[in-house]
Amino acid sequence: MTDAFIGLGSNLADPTSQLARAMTELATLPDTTLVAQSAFYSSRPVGPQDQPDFVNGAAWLRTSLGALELLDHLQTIEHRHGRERTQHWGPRTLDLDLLVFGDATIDTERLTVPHPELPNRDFALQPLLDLKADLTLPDGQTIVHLRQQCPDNNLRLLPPIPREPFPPG
Ligand code: A4P
Ligand code: MG
Repeated sequence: MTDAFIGLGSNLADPTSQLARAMTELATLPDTTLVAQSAFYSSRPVGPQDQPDFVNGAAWLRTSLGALELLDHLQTIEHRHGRERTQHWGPRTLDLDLLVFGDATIDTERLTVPHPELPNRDFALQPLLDLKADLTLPDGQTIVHLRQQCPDNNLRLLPPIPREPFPPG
């Protein structure tokens, strides 16, 4: 079994409920359990500034899926949320990034793990800290240290939201 950490982000079509639904969908992936979900945060967009603020969070999964199988599932969930790939770092209904996959270091065309932008993103690092304060990357860097070094994206904690039933509605 592998401990995998997923970053969730949305800035379109009711972002908070996009993330809440996605958490429920992650919890029902095959051969996978949702160990914990972080609080949600709002954050200023990284990349193009002419887009709404994001809502971000993270999920801790324990899975026997391989990294690419998990990525396939993440992309299926993104599609289900009406995700369209238009502008790089542009607005999106749901973005699911594989931030950390156990102690794996992966650098292929489809998948780079740990996520290369992680050290620059407080909206990914802070939810990881919420989930596992002693998390370290395969190269030995601690998430605590990365969070201290990270640029500020005006991260604001959002009020807790209840888990939604699955299927929604
Ligand atoms: N891919 C490679 N590695 C990974 C990984 N570790 N996890 C590939 C997920 N996907 C990975 O992703 C393009 C391709 O990356 C995928 O097909 C997959 O094979 P994408 O999400 O479709 O494309 P993108 O958004 O144009 O690029 P990218 O680099 O994935 O963007 P990010 O890093 O996802 O960033 N600002 C705030 N405040 N909050 C945010 O959540 N998110 C982004 C998007 C920009 N600004 C943001 C936020
Ligand atoms: Mg992405």
